[in-house]
Amino acid sequence: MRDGKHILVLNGPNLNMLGLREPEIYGHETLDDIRALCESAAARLGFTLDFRQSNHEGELVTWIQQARGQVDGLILNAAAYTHTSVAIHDALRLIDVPIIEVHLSDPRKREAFRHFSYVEPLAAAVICGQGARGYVIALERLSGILSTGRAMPVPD
Ligand code: CA2
Repeated sequence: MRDGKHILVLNGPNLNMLGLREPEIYGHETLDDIRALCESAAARLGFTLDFRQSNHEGELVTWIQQARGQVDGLILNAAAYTHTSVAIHDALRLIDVPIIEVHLSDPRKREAFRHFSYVEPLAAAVICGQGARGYVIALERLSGILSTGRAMPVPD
């Protein structure tokens, strides 16, 4: 383990296309904009950051497995895999660091098939409907959890 806290931010399928379509749902920011927001928040909070995106379920599973013992916290927007992936759920069970689930939109206010999350039972907090700012809120939430050693209550 390195000095300071190291945070992994993982993004699932299609999030590499952010900014190109559906800004009314996901906002105008690109994934690179979100990466920049995260890097600046991480520097402010004293974290180092690894920010990644994949369209492949197995690659996300591998990255979660590789995070074992290497990171202090995980921020995960699993995108559509949130609602489908037992494989990601099982991989998340293997790591024992706080997990913050993030969504740009609020899936609970959208189609019924987005209402269930395989990530949520393993998450210390779920942040949705805040757009790109949700990632910064997630980093701040992790900072609180990692400094007090316990999860904070999550407002809706
Ligand atoms: O709101 C979120 O962050 C989601 O995780 C986004 C996923 C969706 O399947 C989840 O239910 C909620 C979809 C990401 C799709 O990204 C796009 C990017 C550009 C244009 C259209 C979609």
